[in-house]
Amino acid sequence: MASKNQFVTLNNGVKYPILGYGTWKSKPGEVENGVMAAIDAGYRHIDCALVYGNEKEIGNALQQKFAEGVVKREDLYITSKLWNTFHQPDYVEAVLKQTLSDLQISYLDLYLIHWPMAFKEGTLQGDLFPKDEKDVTIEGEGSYVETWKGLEKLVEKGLVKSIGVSNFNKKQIEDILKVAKIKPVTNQVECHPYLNQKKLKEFCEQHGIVLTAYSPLGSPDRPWAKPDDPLLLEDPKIAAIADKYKKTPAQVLIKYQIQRGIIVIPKSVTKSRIESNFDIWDFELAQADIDLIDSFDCNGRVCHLNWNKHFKDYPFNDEF
Ligand code: NAP
Ligand code: SBI
Repeated sequence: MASKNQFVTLNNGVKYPILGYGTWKSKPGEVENGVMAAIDAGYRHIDCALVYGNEKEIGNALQQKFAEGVVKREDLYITSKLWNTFHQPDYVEAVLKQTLSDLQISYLDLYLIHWPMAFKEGTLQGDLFPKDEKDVTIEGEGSYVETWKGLEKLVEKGLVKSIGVSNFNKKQIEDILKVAKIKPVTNQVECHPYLNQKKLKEFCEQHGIVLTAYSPLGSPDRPWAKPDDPLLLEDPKIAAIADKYKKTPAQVLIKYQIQRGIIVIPKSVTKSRIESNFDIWDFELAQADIDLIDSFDCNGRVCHLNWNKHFKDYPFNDEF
């Protein structure tokens, strides 16, 4: 069924919907209705990951929408991510197959290395956050360059259409590009007005890699949020711009990314928000307002995973 959307052409020629639906923190029991409401509202791109613990329920929601005839598999663009305990190249295919089985589909449109750093190797039944006796996550021995070669094999086998990375810094992307037979199509990173990723965006664009903006609304439901943390969705400067366009702050934050050519994946399990977050096609932010929003940048990273700062491949110790 047709849907309003805008598409980004990836470096392999695939056209991907610029606005997708995020699913981190969407609990089993609520994610099913969320995904179905998203498809009904017109989303065709769904951002998943094994570590979110909800891929089975997302699979059930997809089956329902296929059975209703609302969409066919080929209308959808489904992304998932390889978790940090599965970086050994030999394990990649089995982990991908678990995701495919949970999602009840035969291929992924896009598969990402979730983080550059490896955790202690695990099994599908094992702990996704292996910790030592002091409750510190245990580092793995993997190299993301070798992991990348594992992802390339998935494309060759037709199990995934496109591959990319997530949370990679400039140097880590350069390392991949040195060995890549297949270039990453995207780098999915935290991106919003408090962390607009100007330098990483320019670097990625020079290499034909499009950014995907995660936590575009500031991830107010992140588990480690503190009561005094700034709330992007309640920033009076964003509210003033939203009032000017008679739109909501969330709509402005989403449109900001789209007008920068960045793929954006807001999460909501609330039907009215799922719908309003997709209702962004009827207005354009003036360049002066985009420049103003750019000026709010303040290194305001919220998804820092800084308890892994000591890992050799922790991405956020470098400049960008
Ligand atoms: P987000 O999309 O920035 O924010 C989600 C929060 O905003 C939820 O609490 C949601 O509430 C609320 N919200 C949504 N629309 C709203 C609206 N119109 N008005 C007011 N509140 C609204 O946060 P995120 O989940 O961190 O990021 C989005 C997606 O990016 C994730 O779900 C995931 O798919 C992906 N991601 C990837 C990584 C990575 O490492 N690759 C990291 C983080 C996120 P309700 O749900 O209660 O409506
Ligand atoms: C989880 F399932 C658990 C923790 C966690 O922290 C960092 C952010 C992240 C991630 O790695 N990808 C997300 O979408 N959220 C996450 C996910």
